Amino acid sequence: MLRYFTAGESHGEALVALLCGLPAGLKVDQNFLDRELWRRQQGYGRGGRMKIECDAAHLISGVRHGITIGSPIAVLLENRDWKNWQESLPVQQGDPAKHKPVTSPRPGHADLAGALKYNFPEARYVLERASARESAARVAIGSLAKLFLRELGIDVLSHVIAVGGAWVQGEIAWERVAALRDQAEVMLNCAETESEMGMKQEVDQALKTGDSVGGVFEVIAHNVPAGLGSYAQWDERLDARLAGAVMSLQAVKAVEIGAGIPAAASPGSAVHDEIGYEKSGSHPGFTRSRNNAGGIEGGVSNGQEIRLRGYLKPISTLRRPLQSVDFATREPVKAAYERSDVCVVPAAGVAAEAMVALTLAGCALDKFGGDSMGETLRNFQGYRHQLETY
Ligand code: EPS
Repeated sequence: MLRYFTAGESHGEALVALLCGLPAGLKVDQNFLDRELWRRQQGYGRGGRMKIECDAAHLISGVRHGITIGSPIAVLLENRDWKNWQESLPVQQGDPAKHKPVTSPRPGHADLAGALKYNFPEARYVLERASARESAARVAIGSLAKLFLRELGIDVLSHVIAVGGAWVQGEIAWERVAALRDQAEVMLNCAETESEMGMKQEVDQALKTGDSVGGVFEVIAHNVPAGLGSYAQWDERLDARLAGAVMSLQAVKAVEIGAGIPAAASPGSAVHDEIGYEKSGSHPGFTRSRNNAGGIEGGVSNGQEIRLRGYLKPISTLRRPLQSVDFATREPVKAAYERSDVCVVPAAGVAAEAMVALTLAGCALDKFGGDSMGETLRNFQGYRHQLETY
């Protein structure tokens, strides 16, 4: 069973992630981990914080001589900004005059709900943990899940399909999304140049007006075999597990699988993906006319690409703040503002890749098991043979 946790405050000393259940013998490529962390930091519309941070995965345990050893993997990510916060957010009491209370809650952020829940008089502790900074820790362990999935031939990537009102039209093929992975500079991680320019304008408009802008990313899991997940029990359904994992990311307000949203308004004949069979050729087997199901039917992967979209609300910290209330006086004030991102859709896409990879790796380990990669791969190959000779 694959299990994981993260810890860390946005302006604390470090983020920590713990990943348990990866088989022994998986090669760990440090450069890959750090490149994934770099990808999450990119995107037009990121704020000043990303100029401070330079995320790198410091592996503390569970990896020796470049391979996993089957024991829990602990990863530490330094917060470079910590040096500016040691007096404001010390572990010990410190000097209360130097603490930085967040005196008015931001609409849309966890500030108010969190302060009410934990009985805090202001929102500093709430935003420290609710912050999307935490997603860096998920990307660190998600990249280990990706390395595991690669051994099974599975690849997971994302691209941006909307920022504000600027949308990509039609489906983008896997190859075009894969080409984005190696780009030296990331604008909005969109595969269509013209749409990306439209997206940039949306960000520019938000920058100009002191506003923020959301959007939609799509995660694609390529080459997933049929049979991950199950219809047998509600919490074994792959679509439910993926949707929950992606929805758990900061600012995601909706998750769509395949053509989920338009399907609700379409007749069944226009939605379901007709089944054929290729008797000869290089890839004999079942075929589909299209992929409106997004690669999942009945909570089980069906062998098609898994396509999932995350809908991101605009960042809730606004340079031109909305109306709020002072925690202490209950008088009307503008919501708190320190500094913030204006658009994080590409970064959220990378974090969602991590959540999809962790989920698929968990499902693959549920199905194939194995304490060593040799055992897992033997079981996986046996299953592949079963599919090929079905
Ligand atoms: C965030 C606020 C900003 C973002 C942060 C998420 O941080 P700060 O308050 O330090 O400027 O940059 O995201 C990250 C630090 C990150 O690594 O993605 C928030 O309030 O959610």
